[in-house]
Amino acid sequence: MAFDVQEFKKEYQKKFEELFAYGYEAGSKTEQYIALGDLVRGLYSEDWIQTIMEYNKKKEKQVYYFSMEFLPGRMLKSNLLNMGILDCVKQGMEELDLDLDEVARAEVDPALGNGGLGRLASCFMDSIASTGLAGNGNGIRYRYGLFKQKFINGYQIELPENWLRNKNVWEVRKENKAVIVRFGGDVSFTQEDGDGRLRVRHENTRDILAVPYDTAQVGYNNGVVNNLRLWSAEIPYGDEARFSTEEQREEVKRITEVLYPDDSNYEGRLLRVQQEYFFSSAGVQSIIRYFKQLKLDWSLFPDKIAIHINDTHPTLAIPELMRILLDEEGLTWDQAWEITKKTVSYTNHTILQEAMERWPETMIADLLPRIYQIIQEINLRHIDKKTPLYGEELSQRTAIIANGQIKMANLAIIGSHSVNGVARLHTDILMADTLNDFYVMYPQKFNNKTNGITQRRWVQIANENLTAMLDETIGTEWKSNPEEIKILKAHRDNKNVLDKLEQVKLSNKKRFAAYALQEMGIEIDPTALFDVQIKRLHAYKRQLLNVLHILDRYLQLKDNPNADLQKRVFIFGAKAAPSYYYAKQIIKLINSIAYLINNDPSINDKIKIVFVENYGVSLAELIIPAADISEQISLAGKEASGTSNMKLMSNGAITMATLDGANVEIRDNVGEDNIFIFGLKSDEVQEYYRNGVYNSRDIYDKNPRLKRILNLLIDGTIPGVETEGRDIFDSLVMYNDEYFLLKDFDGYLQAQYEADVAFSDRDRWNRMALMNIASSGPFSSDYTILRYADEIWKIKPQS
Ligand code: BZD
Repeated sequence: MAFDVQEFKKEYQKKFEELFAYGYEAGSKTEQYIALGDLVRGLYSEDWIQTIMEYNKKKEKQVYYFSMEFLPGRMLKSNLLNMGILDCVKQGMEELDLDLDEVARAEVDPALGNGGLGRLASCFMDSIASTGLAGNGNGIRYRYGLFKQKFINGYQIELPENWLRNKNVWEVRKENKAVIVRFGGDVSFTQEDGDGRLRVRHENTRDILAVPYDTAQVGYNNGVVNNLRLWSAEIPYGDEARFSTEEQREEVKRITEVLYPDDSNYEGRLLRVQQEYFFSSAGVQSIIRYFKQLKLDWSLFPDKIAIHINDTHPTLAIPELMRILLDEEGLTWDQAWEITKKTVSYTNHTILQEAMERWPETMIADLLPRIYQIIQEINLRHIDKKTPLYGEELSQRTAIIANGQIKMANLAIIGSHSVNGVARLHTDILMADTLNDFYVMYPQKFNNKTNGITQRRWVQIANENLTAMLDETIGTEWKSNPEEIKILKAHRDNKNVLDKLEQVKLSNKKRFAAYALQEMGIEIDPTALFDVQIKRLHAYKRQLLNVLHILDRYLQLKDNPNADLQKRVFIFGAKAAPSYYYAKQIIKLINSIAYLINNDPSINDKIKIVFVENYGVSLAELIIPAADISEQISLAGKEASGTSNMKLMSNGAITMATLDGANVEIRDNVGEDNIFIFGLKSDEVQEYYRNGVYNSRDIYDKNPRLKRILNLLIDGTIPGVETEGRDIFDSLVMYNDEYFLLKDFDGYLQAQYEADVAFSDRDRWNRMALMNIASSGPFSSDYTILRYADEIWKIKPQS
């Protein structure tokens, strides 16, 4: 984008005065930010319009990425970067005596997602635009994002997150694109004169207006500006009389009021299914409206439209598309079903049974009577068709409706043409185990798409020092072609480069140390090893295993204050679902241990623990560049992929990992010498589950080192965790340690010991870091997205 510094300064001053009617110098940071954001939106608006017009004119096939969650992070710098004006604006701001970073921090980070799944959706939106694909996002504009986490006395407290408290400069309300979503009502059939077809009458419905708010998704230096559409629930215009009581009005607003804070856990709540239908229906309706403008035969629908559903949350898009094609457009069942299957594709993100969505049949029947009929019909036809081929038993196991429940994964698989897992191992487990019944029926539907991340945000924006160092060492090609970062490998033995890398890391660690001091009052040594575990708190992710290792070091230092141990800072960031009691107990435990150890003078700063409050995208951008070790220690087979593993690797952290999710592919890429692997393999875990011979009590009894650590949980050493310590101890020792922490403990300690040794050899460590950075290219979400486009959506990048 052509733009010079002087011009920018003039425009910025003008914009500020226009908005606030005084000079920018007197403005607050928020006002300074709003003026800049507004200006930037104006700069891409022409490309935005142009992009949409092009797609329409060329009747280009478009993909619609349906996701209940998006976690975009702050958008100012990422838009500037992608527009190619980041440096220019930074300089201009400086000349105006403003600091771009400070101004950028005034943007509220929209937390419209829980974790990996939501962040993946946002990396994908960036990559779809940046690779020049015609793609749209479809989701919910929650009034309140994921709760704000506070620690009070070490306990997690959840506060509401009103992310819209200031003006959201990026969104555009599109009232003219609003649609009606209908709930409840009575369904009847009438025989129409003439053609003899049955017509569906759906009356007495509760109608909700879905109003879209659009946000531009700016591609990287390519002029493409795609659209992310988030829907908000409102009372239909002119229908105010029907919503006369406060209660009725509240009920409407409630639909898009708040994001469910549950991750990898399922709660069968009415409001949740309302949300799911609300945005799925609104999305499908606006697609239909677009398609009808093209004036093409319905059979061409799948040639123009791909609908991708991010996990099962948007699965109701399948019966909704069927409903519209049948009831409103008059297609036959077979025509509608062919179109629907060819249009929809589905990504699975978990094998955890407790996370699988199942809705009570009665709930769907009451809330969505017509949709319920269609699901019943899909199910009947499925069973009828498959029983002669696969027999009664297998067919029944794949039924959508069973025992009064509707299984959303089954509907998603049957109603789509593609089912993918998010890492090689995960997809293998789906095919061989979790979804094996379906794999037997539809082998051609199954495929793998290993997750990826956008290095634009996670390196270029989060780690400016590394970016500058890479540009200087290998040129800038890696920015538009991430694989090219591999040429950094040629510098693996270049002492000068290794030293520079160390300096980059050190400066990022200092930046984090300043944050820890200022925000938490914890002083940390930037030369210590920074050991990072940042992800949702969940038993299977095994933050507790990390804790056991910390306690082992603590005991070593208590026994011998001069023990030869690498100085370490353990950094945690994690939110627990508000209803997940055990996860919250673990948070309390970690905070209590942090308090104990951080304030124990005999430890002499050899261990520091920093548990950051309110972990999210913005904090990730601060922590990841400062990490030396990336903890990816889930029980093998449980973490579908992981994506923080990729972000940390791209920033030169060394992975400490089990062979789970994408860790396996990370090892294959960096090589065994540049990663620390330990623990049970996925098939070994499976075998234990099958044969039932695991006995954690036995390990406790026979391993004195581990026994001593576990006893710390119940002997009063850690103040303030009487209940938590006991419950956690019991889960590990008395209730047989569901996630095999005790089994993996020795291997973990050994790997951690090796990491200490490696870290003390600075050249060796820096070389490992370099090899990680140089091997991270294949994990760019640009490649992931190009594979989705080529193999699933059948769309091509625009030239
Ligand atoms: O999806 C995560 C997986 O646990 C990760 O292994 C994987 O890398 C990412 C991206 O594929 N799953 C989630 O983040 N799941 C949720 O956030 C979620 C949210 C609501 C309901 C159920 C799950």
